[in-house]
Amino acid sequence: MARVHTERSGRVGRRERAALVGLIAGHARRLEAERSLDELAGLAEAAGAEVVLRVLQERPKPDPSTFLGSGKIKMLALSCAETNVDVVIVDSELSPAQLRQMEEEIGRRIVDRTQLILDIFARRARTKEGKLQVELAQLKYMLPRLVGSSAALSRLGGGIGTRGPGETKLETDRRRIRTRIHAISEDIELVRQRRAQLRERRHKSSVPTVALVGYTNAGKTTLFNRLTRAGAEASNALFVTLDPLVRQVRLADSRTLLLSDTVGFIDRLPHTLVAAFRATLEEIGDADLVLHVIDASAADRDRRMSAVRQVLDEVGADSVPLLDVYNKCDLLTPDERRRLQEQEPGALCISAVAKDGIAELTDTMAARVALDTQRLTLTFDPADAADRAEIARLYRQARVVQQETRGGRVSIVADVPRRFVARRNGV
Ligand SMILES: Nc1nc2c(ncn2[C@@H]2O[C@H](COP(=O)(O)OP(=O)(O)OP(=O)(O)O)[C@@H](O)[C@H]2O)c(=O)[nH]1
Ligand SMILES: [Mg+2]
Repeated sequence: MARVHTERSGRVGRRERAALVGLIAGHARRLEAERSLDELAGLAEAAGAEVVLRVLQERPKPDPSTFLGSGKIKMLALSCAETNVDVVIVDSELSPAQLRQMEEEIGRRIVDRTQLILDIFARRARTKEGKLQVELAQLKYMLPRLVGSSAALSRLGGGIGTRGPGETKLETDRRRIRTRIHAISEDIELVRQRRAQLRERRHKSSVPTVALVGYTNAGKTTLFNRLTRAGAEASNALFVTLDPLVRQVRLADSRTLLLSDTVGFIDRLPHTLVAAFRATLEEIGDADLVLHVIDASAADRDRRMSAVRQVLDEVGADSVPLLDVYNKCDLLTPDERRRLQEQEPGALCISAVAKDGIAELTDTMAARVALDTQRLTLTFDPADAADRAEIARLYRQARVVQQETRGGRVSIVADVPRRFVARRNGV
């Protein structure tokens, strides 16, 4: 148990040896189960483990007490002993009873999919906000699993203390966790309000915002860096980005928009995480346009796309206009590229790494956020500083069609975003 904590702080060099366990629900589903286990392997690696064993069992439903069937679980226990496995990672969320029973039968630490994802988030969180959100998710996951388990708490970091069995102790633990959950929720609420104020201010300045979303590892941060010339961390690992970033993008006609990069999604993203990351994810629902970054080269592209759409629904961002962007097109064969374009005639095929299709993407974004415009003729007094500032803003945020100076006044015809108009009218 202690190893998890020391590893997290980097004191132990050896990587944990992990066995992955999943179910195949019917023959036709074998490929699906294999892919799901591949993804689990990526997650395990992101959590610092080395995968040494993979076990899939064909079963319509998990066993209510041991997840795998009794024969299979005995075999697994043997293989774990043979291959020196430290931790068994199960590709589902386990019930408290399943967790305990499996631990007993196999004699190794058991971690389920949700816990694994929570662990990665805990490793990646850098900012205070990110850390609070992850801690909240972890505590909410732990609370119902405390029942009668003396070992449960020691799975969790965060200085909650050492364990001792017994109901009284358990009750104290529960109370302490509830108090902590309450305190964190209040802190997060403050963060949420601050974010909402910032968004409101951005709204008022009428700069359109575009949010990058997508499956983890789709290339969101790489694209974000490409479009904003920022230097955010991008890497071939899962859930590299947790904390949202917002930067300015300058369009070809010198207007600007704001682009945000945020946490990636995954199939069966734990609900506790979605709930805890609400403050972060609200940015998406408030955007003028959502760019759905898709790894075009992923074999299970469609499954990932629907997982993303599901999370978008869950965070209330389903009403924001969406633009599908197929990234990593450099990895497609000409045939695959043609097929994609036949399937999705309007699809944008880009490569953030090979800098392919970026100009077209920026034009499309510009056009999409500019759709909501109104043609206006505005006159200004160039001697007035406020008017001069307004002219500059118009050039940044609207598309100027014509400018004339007549009788000491400047008259400008421009396609102006509706938000800009609302602000001028003092709305
Ligand atoms: N071949 C190729 N690789 C790419 C492309 N875009 C990104 N990648 C690679 O994909 C990996 C993931 O990129 P990131 O930008 O970190 O992905 P992300 O979506 O931000 O991932 P998370 O923040 O972890 O959710 C990195 O190794 C990138 O170099 C691309 O257009 N082509
Ligand atoms: Mg990222």
